[in-house]
Amino acid sequence: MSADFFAALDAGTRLQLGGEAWLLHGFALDSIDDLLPALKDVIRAAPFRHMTTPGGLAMSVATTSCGALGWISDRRGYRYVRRDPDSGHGWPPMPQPMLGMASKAAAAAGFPDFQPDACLINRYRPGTRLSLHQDRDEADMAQPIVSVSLGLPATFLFGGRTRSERPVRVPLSHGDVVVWGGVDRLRFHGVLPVAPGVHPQLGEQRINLTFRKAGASA
Ligand code: MD3
Ligand code: FE
Repeated sequence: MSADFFAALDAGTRLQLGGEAWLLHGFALDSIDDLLPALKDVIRAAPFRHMTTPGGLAMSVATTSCGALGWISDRRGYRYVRRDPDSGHGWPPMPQPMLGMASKAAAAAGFPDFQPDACLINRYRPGTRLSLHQDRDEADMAQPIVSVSLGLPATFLFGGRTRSERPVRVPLSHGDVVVWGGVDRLRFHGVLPVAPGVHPQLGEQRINLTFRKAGASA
């Protein structure tokens, strides 16, 4: 599957990546004029930072969060917490345009009851990559994860249930939404180094939002 093939897709195209994984091409574009200002407010309240891995290295991806829970990493490990360690306060609440768009995307992919309590926000400058990993720190594995790509394009690596399976490369562009759950929830995945470029709205960066149900159900 080439980038040209994807570029030829219309906004609204739904591509099935796995048994319960969908790429909703351009799904976030309908609400982009509400999403971007809301995101900007979140980032002002909780600025991006380069978390430290348990091994003591600064991550090249910069992160922040909104919602009841936020994702952090330090020398003790990574986990979801209620308080932003930088501000000492709770994370900014999840803005309604972000929550509404994520819920609609989940429903469109067959998950009508998605109730995210965390949105992890990743910033990639050109050259930044994310190595293959699984997302398994969330309490409720029955809930999907919804991912929204903004700004510069990237190549997403959609792997298997073991690290050794060769990943499929999926080009993701501004406004694309990926929903994965069920049988695909624990697939290995990553992002190739982001190519240099300038996005008309977001400049020299790719921002990825991942909406998660991180805490146990009430
Ligand atoms: C489809 N973020 O924060 S999100 C992460 O683009 C993370 O920032 C990446 O992985 C990013 O943990 C990727 C899109 C995604 C992630 C995992 C998947 C799509 C997936 C797993 C299986 C299928
Ligand atoms: Fe991940």
